[in-house]
Amino acid sequence: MTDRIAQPWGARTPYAAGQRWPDRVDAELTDGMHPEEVQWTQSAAVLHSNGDGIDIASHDGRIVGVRGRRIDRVNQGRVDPKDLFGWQANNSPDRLTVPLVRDHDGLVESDWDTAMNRIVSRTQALLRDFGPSAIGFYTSGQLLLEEYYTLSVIGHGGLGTNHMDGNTRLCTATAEWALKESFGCDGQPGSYTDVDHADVIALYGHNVAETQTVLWSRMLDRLAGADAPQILCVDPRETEVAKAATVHLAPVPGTNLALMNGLLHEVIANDWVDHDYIDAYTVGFDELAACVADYPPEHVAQICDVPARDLRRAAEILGQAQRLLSTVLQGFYQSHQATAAATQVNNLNLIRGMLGRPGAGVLQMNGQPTAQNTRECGANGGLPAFRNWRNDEHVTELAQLWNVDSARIPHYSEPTHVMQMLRFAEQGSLRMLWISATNPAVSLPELRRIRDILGQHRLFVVVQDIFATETAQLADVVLPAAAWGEKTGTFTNADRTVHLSEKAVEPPGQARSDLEIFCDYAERMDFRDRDGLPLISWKDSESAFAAWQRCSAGRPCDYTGLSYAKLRGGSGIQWPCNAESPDGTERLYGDGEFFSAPSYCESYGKDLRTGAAVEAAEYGAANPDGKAMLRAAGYSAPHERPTDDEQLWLTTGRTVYQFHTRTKTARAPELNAAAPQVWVELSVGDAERRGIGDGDLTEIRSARGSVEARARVGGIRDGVAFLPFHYGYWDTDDTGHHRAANELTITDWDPVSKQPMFKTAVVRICRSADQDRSGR
Ligand SMILES: Nc1nc2c(c(=O)[nH]1)N[C@H]1C(S)=C(S)[C@@H](COP(=O)(O)OP(=O)(O)OC[C@H]3O[C@@H](n4cnc5c(=O)[nH]c(N)nc54)[C@H](O)[C@@H]3O)O[C@H]1N2
Ligand SMILES: Nc1nc2c(c(=O)[nH]1)N[C@H]1C(S)=C(S)[C@@H](COP(=O)(O)OP(=O)(O)OC[C@H]3O[C@@H](n4cnc5c(=O)[nH]c(N)nc54)[C@H](O)[C@@H]3O)O[C@H]1N2
Ligand SMILES: [Mo]
Repeated sequence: MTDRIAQPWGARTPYAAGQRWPDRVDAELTDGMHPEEVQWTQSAAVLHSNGDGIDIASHDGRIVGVRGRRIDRVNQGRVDPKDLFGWQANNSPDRLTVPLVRDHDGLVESDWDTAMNRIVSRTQALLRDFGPSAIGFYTSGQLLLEEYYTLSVIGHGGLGTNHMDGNTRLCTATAEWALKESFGCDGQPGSYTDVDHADVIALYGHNVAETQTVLWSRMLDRLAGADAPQILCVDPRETEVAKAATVHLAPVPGTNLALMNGLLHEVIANDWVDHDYIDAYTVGFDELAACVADYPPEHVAQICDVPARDLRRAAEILGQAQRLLSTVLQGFYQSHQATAAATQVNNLNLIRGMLGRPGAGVLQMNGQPTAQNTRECGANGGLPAFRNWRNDEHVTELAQLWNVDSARIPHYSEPTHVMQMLRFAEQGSLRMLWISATNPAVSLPELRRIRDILGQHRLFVVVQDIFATETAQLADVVLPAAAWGEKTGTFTNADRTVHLSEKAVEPPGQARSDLEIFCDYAERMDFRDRDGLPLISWKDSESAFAAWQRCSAGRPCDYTGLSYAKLRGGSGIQWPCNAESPDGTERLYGDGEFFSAPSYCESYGKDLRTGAAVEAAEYGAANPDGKAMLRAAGYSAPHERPTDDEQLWLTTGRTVYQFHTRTKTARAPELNAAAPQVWVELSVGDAERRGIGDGDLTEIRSARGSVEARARVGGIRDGVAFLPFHYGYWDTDDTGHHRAANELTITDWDPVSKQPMFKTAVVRICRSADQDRSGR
């Protein structure tokens, strides 16, 4: 058996262009267990967005392992190392098992009635004294579709608060917005099977090797087979992707838009464009061409600090591709001018006519396993089923579906993004924040500020989690949730594949599924429709799914052709799935039909530079026939940038062995041991100039705070330092030194998607005086 910590991608199974990716079934079982003596339950992976089909092994009411599903369209049996070992967290003895409430002595054990009644009486008091805008919800990209939809109906249709967002704001808000800008609607155009056909794969700010290991295995297997594709990598670090690339561009952080404009400039200047496609299916080409005309390679080379000849070479590869697959992730989404840069990737595929056929596609990636569902259900920044909050007919549809007055559904502005909610909490207009399945005390920028806001006496904080996280410590009520494997529901990955994940074991103690918790709240609040019937008419996941299907009918994310029965046994079906496409839809837009007609689109878009909303009339005039839109924007420099030689760009991100704030992976011994402590990556030159050797303890300071981390020298371009953001302040040592990357990051966000900027900040780094600190 392969050691999957040493070899995260496992053994190669090469294949050639157009062939089927060979199967390989990975599995992990507790020592001494045999596959025949355990029970297997169908599920899918929850430690990334890839949507790998997995079966859960259980024995005596405990999870004892996992194995890949050979028949799954996404992974064909492969399992990511985090999924191989991460399930052990479910069995951890320190799971939350009873509700906690705050009294004079801090958080104390309680019971469900006490905890829920506290939440309900606070809600009612706030509604009476301030109205619904005193209440906000901050949810996740890791719950189930049924749970988000229930929460969304409670927020939009029950309470009538517009303050509803998810940690998807930190994750894929830019993916969503780049899709809305280009196609008028969320929804991934491409499919993972595009990897099987592409002759060029371009990865923009996407370290797929560490963050979607199964997808990278697919790419590695293409690279090991006949007709291997060329790879373009855009990343300031020398990642595994960069090492495998034909061309690696390592721009200075925050300059992605200039780089993209430079690539578009070359593609257009060399006339590597598909004029027929542009004429038939797009609007805006002349504006795009005019904008990028200002970005010749020499100019861009200066802004991004990459060689002009590499830019030309990259543009040639993109320009001559026959089947171009582009993927985008956090190096763009969390960086400066995020939506503007990500949208240019769509533009590149569009002007080359590379969309909707095998190998020609765009993957504006997701990160979290169920981020797509947060977006679909209207639990972050939108209305359910990609309805346009500015289109009164869409609001009326929802009001009819829920049988409520349309005035009850807030649509006076875009739903509030989390950074704005925090500001409202800071200013005092938001008085209750219900946080589910996210750990903002580690994952939001500028943690000192976050702690101050969440720790305020006047803010009532509810935390619904499976562990007593850093955030839970700041809560007034903590609700113990059931985890993956302990509840049933569906979720959708980055390429629109819907999976069913079934309950394998009971949750520990009194823990309840998030669905049960939300339904319980709705019942205690007694939310009713116009006829006096309960607003939430469902009690279990399958009836919640049926309610969602009705909501999705006729919309782009149409689930009406799906059912638990259809998902059971098989493995993964891509939406839209309805009477016309009963087996699902592999690629969107192959027929040149977009979801962008003015009456149907999810959004009229925003100005890419300022975020100013495009008016309905303006949108209708520019795109009356519902085509794809080529939207352009000029580069401007990030406002915080190094001003002297001592300062460095700080960028942050992930390692293959850890997931986010490590509530799960730190509790899996193999994963924890593989990356137990924070580190900082520095270039050889930057380390030498500071007298820092490999393994030295360093202090990293920004205007917001400081962190201590051991140096890893090499593997990154000059002028840039990289910190993984996984390590919370739990085991901040007794010297009081922090280690969470977000102590350093900046309170700033993209004007269009409102996604926080985790990838650009300025720091100073020096060798720590005391090198012998324990644990570091
Ligand atoms: N192992 C593991 N896998 C995961 C996760 C995890 O925590 N651990 N999380 C999941 C989630 S929720 C997400 S969102 C995804 C994220 O997946 P990725 O986006 O692939 O991961 P990151 O490490 O955040 O960032 C990717 C790369 O962006 C580069 N980068 C930084 N700044 C810039 C810039 O300005 N320009 C460019 N071009 N590149 C830049 C970084 O060097 C980094 O290699 O991973 C998912 N998969
Ligand atoms: N500096 C920096 N910061 C970043 C990023 C970065 O690249 N750099 N990336 C950002 C991105 S892309 C993301 S996605 C966020 C992630 O940030 P978070 O969402 O804060 O990270 P997690 O640790 O995944 O938190 C999920 C929480 O949900 C709990 N949980 C798991 N399953 C369940 C369940 O079924 N029910 C309930 N109720 N709880 C559950 C877990 O125990 C955990 O506490 O971080 C963001 N922050
Ligand atoms: Mo994410």
